[in-house]
Amino acid sequence: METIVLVIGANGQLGSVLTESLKQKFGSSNVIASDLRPREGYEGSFEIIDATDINRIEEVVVRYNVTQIYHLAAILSAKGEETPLRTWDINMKTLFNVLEVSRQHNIDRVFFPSSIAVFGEGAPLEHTPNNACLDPATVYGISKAAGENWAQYYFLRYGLDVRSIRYPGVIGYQSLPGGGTTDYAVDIYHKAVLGEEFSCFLEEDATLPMIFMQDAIRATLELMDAPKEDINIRTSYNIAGISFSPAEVAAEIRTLYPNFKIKYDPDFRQEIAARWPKSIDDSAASKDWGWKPEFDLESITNTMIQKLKEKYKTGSKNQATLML
Ligand code: VAH
Repeated sequence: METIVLVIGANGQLGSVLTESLKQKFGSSNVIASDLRPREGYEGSFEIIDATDINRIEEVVVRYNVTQIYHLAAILSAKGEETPLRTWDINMKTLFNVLEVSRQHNIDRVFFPSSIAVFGEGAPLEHTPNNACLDPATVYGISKAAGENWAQYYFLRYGLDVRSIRYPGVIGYQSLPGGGTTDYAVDIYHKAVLGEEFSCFLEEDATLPMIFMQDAIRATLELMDAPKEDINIRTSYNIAGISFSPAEVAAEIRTLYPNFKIKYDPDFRQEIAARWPKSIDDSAASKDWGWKPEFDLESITNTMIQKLKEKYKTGSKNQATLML
Protein backbone atom coordinates (compact mmCIF):
# COMPACT_ATOMS: atom_id res chain seq x y z
CA MET A 1 0.00 0.00 0.00
CA GLU A 2 1.44 3.38 -0.99
CA THR A 3 2.02 5.71 1.97
CA ILE A 4 0.04 8.96 1.75
CA VAL A 5 0.67 11.29 4.71
CA LEU A 6 -1.51 14.10 6.04
CA VAL A 7 0.18 16.60 8.37
CA ILE A 8 -2.24 18.62 10.49
CA GLY A 9 -0.59 21.74 11.92
CA ALA A 10 2.04 21.88 9.16
CA ASN A 11 2.78 25.59 9.73
CA GLY A 12 3.98 25.10 13.30
CA GLN A 13 7.55 24.99 14.65
CA LEU A 14 7.74 21.18 14.46
CA GLY A 15 5.10 20.61 11.79
CA SER A 16 6.82 22.78 9.19
CA VAL A 17 10.12 20.91 9.47
CA LEU A 18 8.54 17.47 9.85
CA THR A 19 6.54 18.05 6.66
CA GLU A 20 9.74 18.61 4.67
CA SER A 21 11.31 15.47 6.14
CA LEU A 22 8.21 13.43 5.30
CA LYS A 23 8.33 14.75 1.71
CA GLN A 24 11.95 13.63 1.44
CA LYS A 25 11.01 10.22 2.82
CA PHE A 26 7.77 9.49 0.96
CA GLY A 27 7.94 11.88 -2.00
CA SER A 28 6.49 15.37 -2.17
CA SER A 29 3.35 14.23 -3.99
CA ASN A 30 2.59 11.75 -1.18
CA VAL A 31 2.48 14.36 1.60
CA ILE A 32 -0.41 16.74 2.15
CA ALA A 33 0.36 19.67 4.44
CA SER A 34 -2.52 21.39 6.20
CA ASP A 35 -3.15 24.18 8.65
CA LEU A 36 -5.65 26.91 9.52
CA ARG A 37 -4.04 29.29 7.02
CA PRO A 38 -2.03 28.81 3.80
CA ARG A 39 1.77 29.18 3.90
CA GLU A 40 3.20 31.65 1.38
CA GLY A 41 5.63 29.98 -1.00
CA TYR A 42 4.87 26.43 0.15
CA GLU A 43 5.71 23.85 -2.53
CA GLY A 44 3.42 20.82 -2.53
CA SER A 45 -0.14 19.79 -1.71
CA PHE A 46 -1.61 22.12 0.91
CA GLU A 47 -5.13 22.07 2.33
CA ILE A 48 -6.80 24.47 4.75
CA ILE A 49 -7.98 22.35 7.67
CA ASP A 50 -9.47 23.57 10.92
CA ALA A 51 -9.00 20.32 12.87
CA THR A 52 -11.97 21.15 15.10
CA ASP A 53 -14.06 20.34 11.98
CA ILE A 54 -14.19 16.54 11.68
CA ASN A 55 -15.94 16.71 8.29
CA ARG A 56 -13.07 18.72 6.83
CA ILE A 57 -10.47 16.19 8.05
CA GLU A 58 -12.58 13.33 6.65
CA GLU A 59 -12.98 15.11 3.29
CA VAL A 60 -9.21 15.45 2.87
CA VAL A 61 -8.50 11.90 4.08
CA VAL A 62 -10.94 10.47 1.53
CA ARG A 63 -9.89 12.73 -1.34
CA TYR A 64 -6.21 11.83 -1.07
CA ASN A 65 -6.56 8.24 0.22
CA VAL A 66 -4.51 9.18 3.28
CA THR A 67 -2.79 6.25 5.06
CA GLN A 68 -0.90 8.10 7.85
CA ILE A 69 -1.84 11.19 9.90
CA TYR A 70 0.60 13.35 11.91
CA HIS A 71 -1.43 15.54 14.26
CA LEU A 72 0.77 18.52 15.13
CA ALA A 73 -1.93 21.08 15.91
CA ALA A 74 -2.21 22.19 19.57
CA ILE A 75 -2.08 25.26 21.76
CA LEU A 76 1.19 25.12 23.75
CA SER A 77 1.91 25.55 27.46
CA ALA A 78 2.32 29.31 27.90
CA LYS A 79 -0.26 30.47 25.35
CA GLY A 80 -2.65 27.83 26.63
CA GLU A 81 -2.82 29.41 30.08
CA GLU A 82 -4.41 32.56 28.67
CA THR A 83 -7.70 30.75 27.90
CA PRO A 84 -7.70 27.41 29.80
CA LEU A 85 -11.09 26.05 28.68
CA ARG A 86 -10.55 27.04 25.04
CA THR A 87 -7.13 25.35 25.14
CA TRP A 88 -8.65 22.16 26.53
CA ASP A 89 -11.47 22.24 23.98
CA ILE A 90 -9.20 22.77 20.97
CA ASN A 91 -6.45 20.35 22.04
CA MET A 92 -8.93 17.57 22.83
CA LYS A 93 -11.52 18.15 20.08
CA THR A 94 -8.86 18.11 17.36
CA LEU A 95 -7.38 14.89 18.77
CA PHE A 96 -10.79 13.18 19.01
CA ASN A 97 -11.49 14.19 15.41
CA VAL A 98 -8.19 12.72 14.20
CA LEU A 99 -8.70 9.50 16.18
CA GLU A 100 -12.30 9.06 14.99
CA VAL A 101 -11.54 9.73 11.30
CA SER A 102 -8.52 7.41 11.56
CA ARG A 103 -10.62 4.65 13.12
CA GLN A 104 -13.44 4.98 10.61
CA HIS A 105 -11.13 5.11 7.58
CA ASN A 106 -8.63 2.44 8.63
CA ILE A 107 -5.69 4.82 8.76
CA ASP A 108 -2.52 2.72 9.01
CA ARG A 109 -0.58 4.87 11.53
CA VAL A 110 -1.27 8.02 13.55
CA PHE A 111 1.32 10.21 15.29
CA PHE A 112 0.30 12.13 18.40
CA PRO A 113 2.91 14.52 19.88
CA SER A 114 3.00 14.64 23.66
CA SER A 115 5.41 16.57 25.84
CA ILE A 116 7.46 16.49 29.02
CA ALA A 117 4.79 18.99 30.10
CA VAL A 118 2.71 15.97 31.20
CA PHE A 119 4.93 15.73 34.28
CA GLY A 120 4.38 17.80 37.43
CA GLU A 121 5.57 17.95 41.02
CA GLY A 122 4.66 14.31 41.63
CA ALA A 123 7.39 13.09 39.26
CA PRO A 124 11.12 12.85 40.04
CA LEU A 125 12.89 16.00 38.80
CA GLU A 126 15.93 14.09 37.52
CA HIS A 127 15.85 11.18 35.02
CA THR A 128 12.08 11.21 35.08
CA PRO A 129 10.97 7.68 34.16
CA ASN A 130 8.44 6.87 31.45
CA ASN A 131 5.93 5.55 34.01
CA ALA A 132 6.22 8.42 36.48
CA CYS A 133 3.12 10.04 37.93
CA LEU A 134 1.46 12.49 35.50
CA ASP A 135 0.15 15.48 37.47
CA PRO A 136 0.59 18.36 35.03
CA ALA A 137 -0.03 21.93 36.20
CA THR A 138 -0.81 23.47 32.80
CA VAL A 139 -3.89 22.94 30.63
CA TYR A 140 -1.56 22.00 27.77
CA GLY A 141 0.04 19.32 29.96
CA ILE A 142 -3.37 18.08 31.15
CA SER A 143 -4.56 17.83 27.54
CA LYS A 144 -1.44 15.92 26.54
CA ALA A 145 -1.74 13.49 29.47
CA ALA A 146 -5.40 12.91 28.57
CA GLY A 147 -4.46 12.60 24.91
CA GLU A 148 -1.89 9.90 25.68
CA ASN A 149 -4.56 7.85 27.42
CA TRP A 150 -7.02 8.33 24.57
CA ALA A 151 -4.32 7.24 22.11
CA GLN A 152 -3.81 4.07 24.15
CA TYR A 153 -7.59 3.56 24.36
CA TYR A 154 -7.96 3.69 20.54
CA PHE A 155 -5.15 1.16 20.25
CA LEU A 156 -6.61 -1.22 22.83
CA ARG A 157 -10.29 -0.84 21.81
CA TYR A 158 -10.02 -0.46 18.04
CA GLY A 159 -6.48 -1.59 17.19
CA LEU A 160 -5.61 1.87 15.80
CA ASP A 161 -1.81 2.12 15.55
CA VAL A 162 -1.34 5.48 17.33
CA ARG A 163 2.23 6.30 18.37
CA SER A 164 3.48 9.14 20.54
CA ILE A 165 6.60 10.91 21.81
CA ARG A 166 6.92 13.25 24.80
CA TYR A 167 9.02 15.98 23.22
CA PRO A 168 11.36 18.10 25.34
CA GLY A 169 11.74 21.74 24.31
CA VAL A 170 12.51 21.69 20.59
CA ILE A 171 15.28 23.94 19.25
CA GLY A 172 15.60 24.60 15.53
CA TYR A 173 16.77 27.24 13.05
CA GLN A 174 14.20 26.37 10.38
CA SER A 175 11.12 27.81 12.11
CA LEU A 176 10.05 29.95 15.04
CA PRO A 177 8.28 28.49 18.11
CA GLY A 178 4.98 29.91 19.30
CA GLY A 179 3.51 30.04 22.79
CA GLY A 180 5.84 27.63 24.54
CA THR A 181 7.73 27.86 27.81
CA THR A 182 10.91 26.63 26.11
CA ASP A 183 10.77 29.21 23.30
CA TYR A 184 13.59 31.19 24.97
CA ALA A 185 16.03 28.49 23.84
CA VAL A 186 15.36 29.40 20.19
CA ASP A 187 15.05 33.17 20.61
CA ILE A 188 18.40 33.40 22.42
CA TYR A 189 20.28 32.25 19.32
CA HIS A 190 18.50 34.76 17.10
CA LYS A 191 19.44 37.59 19.47
CA ALA A 192 23.06 36.41 19.57
CA VAL A 193 23.35 36.44 15.78
CA LEU A 194 21.62 39.84 15.58
CA GLY A 195 24.08 41.20 18.16
CA GLU A 196 21.30 42.12 20.55
CA GLU A 197 21.06 41.64 24.33
CA PHE A 198 18.72 38.79 25.26
CA SER A 199 16.06 39.14 27.98
CA CYS A 200 15.26 35.68 29.35
CA PHE A 201 11.80 34.98 30.80
CA LEU A 202 13.20 32.12 32.92
CA GLU A 203 15.66 32.21 35.82
CA GLU A 204 19.30 31.57 34.96
CA ASP A 205 19.34 28.15 36.64
CA ALA A 206 16.04 26.90 35.14
CA THR A 207 17.37 23.63 33.72
CA LEU A 208 14.99 21.95 31.26
CA PRO A 209 15.16 18.98 28.89
CA MET A 210 15.70 20.16 25.31
CA ILE A 211 16.22 18.51 21.95
CA PHE A 212 17.61 19.71 18.64
CA MET A 213 15.12 19.76 15.77
CA GLN A 214 17.09 17.21 13.72
CA ASP A 215 17.04 14.78 16.65
CA ALA A 216 13.32 15.39 17.27
CA ILE A 217 12.45 14.75 13.62
CA ARG A 218 14.64 11.62 13.44
CA ALA A 219 13.06 10.27 16.64
CA THR A 220 9.60 10.79 15.16
CA LEU A 221 10.40 9.01 11.90
CA GLU A 222 12.23 6.17 13.69
CA LEU A 223 9.26 5.63 16.02
CA MET A 224 6.80 5.63 13.11
CA ASP A 225 9.02 3.24 11.12
CA ALA A 226 9.43 0.74 13.96
CA PRO A 227 7.70 -2.65 13.60
CA LYS A 228 4.33 -2.60 15.36
CA GLU A 229 5.36 -5.45 17.66
CA ASP A 230 8.28 -3.36 19.00
CA ILE A 231 6.00 -0.62 20.31
CA ASN A 232 5.41 -1.59 23.93
CA ILE A 233 4.23 1.81 25.19
CA ARG A 234 0.97 3.05 23.74
CA THR A 235 0.59 6.17 25.88
CA SER A 236 3.79 8.02 24.97
CA TYR A 237 7.56 7.53 24.92
CA ASN A 238 9.97 9.77 26.83
CA ILE A 239 12.86 10.94 24.69
CA ALA A 240 15.83 12.99 25.90
CA GLY A 241 18.13 15.25 23.94
CA ILE A 242 20.23 17.46 26.21
CA SER A 243 19.27 19.33 29.40
CA PHE A 244 20.61 22.80 30.10
CA SER A 245 19.82 26.10 31.84
CA PRO A 246 19.67 29.60 30.34
CA ALA A 247 23.02 30.38 31.98
CA GLU A 248 24.61 27.30 30.40
CA VAL A 249 23.38 28.07 26.89
CA ALA A 250 24.50 31.69 27.29
CA ALA A 251 27.98 30.50 28.29
CA GLU A 252 28.11 28.22 25.24
CA ILE A 253 27.05 31.11 22.98
CA ARG A 254 29.85 33.25 24.46
CA THR A 255 32.41 30.78 23.11
CA LEU A 256 31.38 32.20 19.71
CA TYR A 257 30.13 35.65 20.73
CA PRO A 258 32.29 36.72 23.73
CA ASN A 259 30.33 39.94 24.20
CA PHE A 260 26.89 38.29 24.17
CA LYS A 261 24.74 39.79 26.93
CA ILE A 262 21.78 38.22 28.73
CA LYS A 263 19.54 39.55 31.46
CA TYR A 264 16.98 37.59 33.46
CA ASP A 265 13.40 38.84 33.80
CA PRO A 266 11.36 35.80 34.90
CA ASP A 267 7.64 35.89 34.23
CA PHE A 268 4.74 33.39 34.69
CA ARG A 269 6.57 30.89 32.52
CA GLN A 270 9.14 30.39 35.30
CA GLU A 271 6.42 28.80 37.44
CA ILE A 272 5.54 26.43 34.59
CA ALA A 273 9.19 25.49 34.02
CA ALA A 274 9.80 24.96 37.75
CA ARG A 275 7.30 22.07 37.77
CA TRP A 276 8.85 20.29 34.78
CA PRO A 277 11.62 17.68 34.94
CA LYS A 278 15.24 18.76 34.67
CA SER A 279 16.24 15.55 32.89
CA ILE A 280 14.46 12.61 31.27
CA ASP A 281 14.99 8.83 31.36
CA ASP A 282 14.43 7.66 27.79
CA SER A 283 15.62 4.08 28.29
CA ALA A 284 12.29 2.64 27.12
CA ALA A 285 12.60 4.37 23.73
CA SER A 286 16.20 3.20 23.45
CA LYS A 287 15.23 -0.40 24.25
CA ASP A 288 12.07 -0.62 22.13
CA TRP A 289 13.09 1.23 18.96
CA GLY A 290 16.77 2.16 19.34
CA TRP A 291 16.44 5.85 20.18
CA LYS A 292 19.74 7.74 20.71
CA PRO A 293 20.23 11.53 20.50
CA GLU A 294 23.11 12.89 18.39
CA PHE A 295 23.24 16.60 19.34
CA ASP A 296 24.65 18.08 22.56
CA LEU A 297 24.72 21.75 23.65
CA GLU A 298 27.95 22.48 21.81
CA SER A 299 26.82 21.01 18.48
CA ILE A 300 23.36 22.60 18.81
CA THR A 301 24.97 25.99 19.42
CA ASN A 302 27.46 25.67 16.56
CA THR A 303 24.74 24.58 14.14
CA MET A 304 22.17 27.19 15.25
CA ILE A 305 24.66 30.04 14.98
CA GLN A 306 26.01 28.91 11.60
CA LYS A 307 22.54 28.37 10.07
CA LEU A 308 21.05 31.58 11.48
CA LYS A 309 24.01 33.64 10.22
CA GLU A 310 23.34 32.22 6.74
CA LYS A 311 19.60 32.89 6.99
CA TYR A 312 20.00 36.48 8.22
CA LYS A 313 22.60 37.15 5.56
CA THR A 314 20.35 35.93 2.73
CA GLY A 315 16.87 36.23 4.23
CA SER A 316 14.85 38.73 6.21
CA LYS A 317 16.57 41.16 8.53
CA ASN A 318 14.39 40.43 11.53
CA GLN A 319 13.38 37.39 13.50
CA ALA A 320 9.65 37.89 13.06
CA THR A 321 9.55 36.88 9.41
CA LEU A 322 12.39 34.40 9.50
CA MET A 323 10.71 31.12 8.71
CA LEU A 324 11.57 28.12 6.54
C1 VAH B 1 6.14 24.21 25.30
N1 VAH B 1 7.67 23.75 23.47
O1 VAH B 1 7.03 24.92 25.78
C2 VAH B 1 6.56 23.20 24.24
C3 VAH B 1 7.03 21.90 24.87
C4 VAH B 1 8.39 20.81 26.68
C5 VAH B 1 7.86 22.08 26.12
O2 VAH B 1 5.96 21.06 25.10
O3 VAH B 1 4.95 24.28 25.61
